[in-house]
Amino acid sequence: MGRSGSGSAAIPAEVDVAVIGAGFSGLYLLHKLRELGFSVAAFDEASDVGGTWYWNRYPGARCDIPTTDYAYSFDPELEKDWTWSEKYATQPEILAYLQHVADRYDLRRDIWFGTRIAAAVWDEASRRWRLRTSEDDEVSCRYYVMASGCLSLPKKPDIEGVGRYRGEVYLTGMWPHERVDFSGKRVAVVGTGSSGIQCIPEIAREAAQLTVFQRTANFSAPAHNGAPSPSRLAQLAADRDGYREAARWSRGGMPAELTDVSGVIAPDDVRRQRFEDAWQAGELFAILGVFSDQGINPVANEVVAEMIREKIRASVTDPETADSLCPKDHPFGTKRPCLDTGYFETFNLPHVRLVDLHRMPIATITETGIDAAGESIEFDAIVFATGFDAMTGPLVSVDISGADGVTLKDKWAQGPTTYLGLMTTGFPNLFMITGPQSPSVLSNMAVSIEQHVDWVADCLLRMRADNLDRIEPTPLAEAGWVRHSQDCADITLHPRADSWYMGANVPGKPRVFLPYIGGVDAYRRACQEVAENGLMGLRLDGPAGPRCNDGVIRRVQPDVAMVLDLVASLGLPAMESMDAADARAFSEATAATMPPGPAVGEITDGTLPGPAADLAYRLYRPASAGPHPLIAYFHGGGWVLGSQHADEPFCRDLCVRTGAVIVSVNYRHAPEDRFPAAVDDAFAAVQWIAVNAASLGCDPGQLAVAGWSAGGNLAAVTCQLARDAGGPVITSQLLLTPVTDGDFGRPSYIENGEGFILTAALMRWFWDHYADEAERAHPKAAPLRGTLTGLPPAVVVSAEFDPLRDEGDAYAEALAAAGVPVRQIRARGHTHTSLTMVDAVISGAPVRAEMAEALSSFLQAPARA
Ligand code: N01
Repeated sequence: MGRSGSGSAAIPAEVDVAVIGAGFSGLYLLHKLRELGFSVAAFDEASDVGGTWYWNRYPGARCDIPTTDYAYSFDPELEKDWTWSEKYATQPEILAYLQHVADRYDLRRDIWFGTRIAAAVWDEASRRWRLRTSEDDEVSCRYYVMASGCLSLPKKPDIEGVGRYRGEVYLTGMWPHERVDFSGKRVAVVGTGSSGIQCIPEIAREAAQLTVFQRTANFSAPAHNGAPSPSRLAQLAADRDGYREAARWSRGGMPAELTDVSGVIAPDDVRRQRFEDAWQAGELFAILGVFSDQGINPVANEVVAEMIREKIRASVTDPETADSLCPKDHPFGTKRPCLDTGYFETFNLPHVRLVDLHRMPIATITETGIDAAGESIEFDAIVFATGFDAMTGPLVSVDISGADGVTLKDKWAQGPTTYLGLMTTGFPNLFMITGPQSPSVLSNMAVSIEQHVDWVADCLLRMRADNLDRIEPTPLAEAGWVRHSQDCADITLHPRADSWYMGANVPGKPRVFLPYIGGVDAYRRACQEVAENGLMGLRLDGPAGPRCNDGVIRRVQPDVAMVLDLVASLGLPAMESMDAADARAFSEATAATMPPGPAVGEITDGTLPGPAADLAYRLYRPASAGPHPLIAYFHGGGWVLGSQHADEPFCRDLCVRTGAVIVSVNYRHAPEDRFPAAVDDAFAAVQWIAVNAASLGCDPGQLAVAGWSAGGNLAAVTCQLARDAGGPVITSQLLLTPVTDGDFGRPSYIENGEGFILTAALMRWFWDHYADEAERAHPKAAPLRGTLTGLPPAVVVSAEFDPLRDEGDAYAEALAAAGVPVRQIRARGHTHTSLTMVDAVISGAPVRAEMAEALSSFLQAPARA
């Protein structure tokens, strides 16, 4: 049976809170909850405190977040009586710090060491968890907190023959307590992640021969370790509280300035300078933040990746070894990058050899060494630095059985589902510290741990005050958070890599991005809002009776939310407060800040005859050989703003995705030319385009009309006019968030009337400029009120947070009811403007892909009579 740190006490039968783990999380939890008057017992398999820093004692083990930041901040007095000796402290120093914390707050008396909690069962009748240790002791608790760490379950080396080897075997994640002496020995290290990269230079110092087996080359930057950063120390001395608060509200958990320099657009000298500065800084967040877009744009990412490869080639003398050490199979940052001290240079030593497993795969481990590609290499010791079953592994390794008898392992068989990474449905009163779908491993863990512990403590305090004793996330809230977390990952390059973030390092583990990548700041805001909104999404119960404010905390796509936040922060005047000329200038200036869109084969300008005057057009031609399908396109802008080139990024994107020639036509604008001038121009343009299709290099049998917003209105009306006039034959129509009616009473006008860029007020302003009240019900202004039979097949896209959502949906439904083939696409989490923000709002790309695919399938279908 395990004993408490004080030495004698047996495991208590009953406590308010049981905490699993005595690392950074468990220690702070124990301290905090005890201070709040809860009875707490903590359990750890280890014989002392430290968590990850207890187990990972391999040579060279250090933190790679500066120690000024990788420390508790909850007690200024604690900060005063601890001084770090290095920028990146060694494992013994960090362990000594955690031991100091345990002593300072007298924590050991409530920690049972050498005690593994093997199973946990929820008992609904008593509303308590029953935990069982591996030695069959039981403890009953109201709340059960897994503070068991994200990287605490070492992965078993999955290599043929591993059990046969007779020499010394070491696992970096379970390193012996006594010193290991490699002097004069032939040593193998398998694995080149952070652990391998830290221990390889140290082992090379002692060993007679060192052979490194590398499966995936890893990006690493020099740590430039030394004294703690004078500038960080100065900032802390000047304003400790301000510094810590800035860390809490930062992207990664360390105060840092975010850049808006794009790796795609910035000139070479700026890119080089930013990279060199980050390289010199020797900090992970610096090298991960050289460019604003390196995490989402492959081109920007490759700029950084190649600069790192240049550094590797410059450090390693043998060109073949250098080439093997250059990572080429994953974007930089999508596997966790490392900070090192002399890692690449180690391969210049005569007794160090790199075995690139892509060129020389391991056949088997033998009794005496490793056989790789026909060569038998003998070793005295093998070090496995092969990583962990990360994030979910430590949680599901305990046999946790929830309210309906399902185990956590079974519930998560297809990947973890959590609410805020803190709780999971079906497992009441179970909390996780830095669980899956929380920032955790992507952040400074010290900051994320404190935030989780504080949140849990506040929650328990509140429940105690409100006479409640049961808490569980609702399925709706959990599904919403899982989706949001996934949305955040999907706009990044991360899903492209076979990383432990994706569960890809453990055979059979579901491929799901595990942590939350929206940022520490965004995450903290979400947790705060949940708390402020009556613990939204959490079902509470107890003597005071049940209560629940159900809901989803984040529904807008993460990159759309960033745009909205940015726009809100600029405090811009409302467009409807301007006159038309100022509004046009403003909208053109905004468009000029947007990425240009993908390259197309050719862009040409021209004019075509209109009813009143010539109309300018811009033509986008694919790079492929023609004849191409042809799309007549009408820009958005409420009939007031815009031009033939206003929607250029969207037109280029449409051109590339559909392989069609896009002819974007300007039309007369209001208020100078009111209804029906724009419609008359649009119809005349489509007639001209149809007649001239062949001379434009297009297939006259594949003509579509398309438009966004007011342009969607013109496209829809044009189809009705063409049908009524008996031509031209239009094979399909694409209506992107179109105006289809002048009715402001639909729910989407009320739900989304403010805060999503196109406001209800602005839409009224557009209508007022365009058409008189009496004209607005005319089918040429409100196509929803026209006859819809016999119209071309339609792709209708509506956006969830658009005032025009419901009229777009109504048009799609009315078309379908009239027998028109319709592909209705509802863009979840999008706004009226976000789908056209090509390369700025990444989450719009899959919607545009679906839209283009649907349009192409209609275009290719035989034309309807
Ligand atoms: O583990 P890893 P780690 N045959 O999974 C290879 C944190 N940490 O312990 O990439 C051959 O990163 C595997 O190859 P591949 C940090 O978050 C922090 O190094 O799967 N090779 C990879 O090279 C880190 O990310 C610090 O192709 C095999 C390596 O083993 C996380 O912990 C220090 C193999 C495993 O790398 C995990 O790091 C240390 C096989 N069968 C760790 N199986 C700090 O500095 C695996 N590999 C704070």
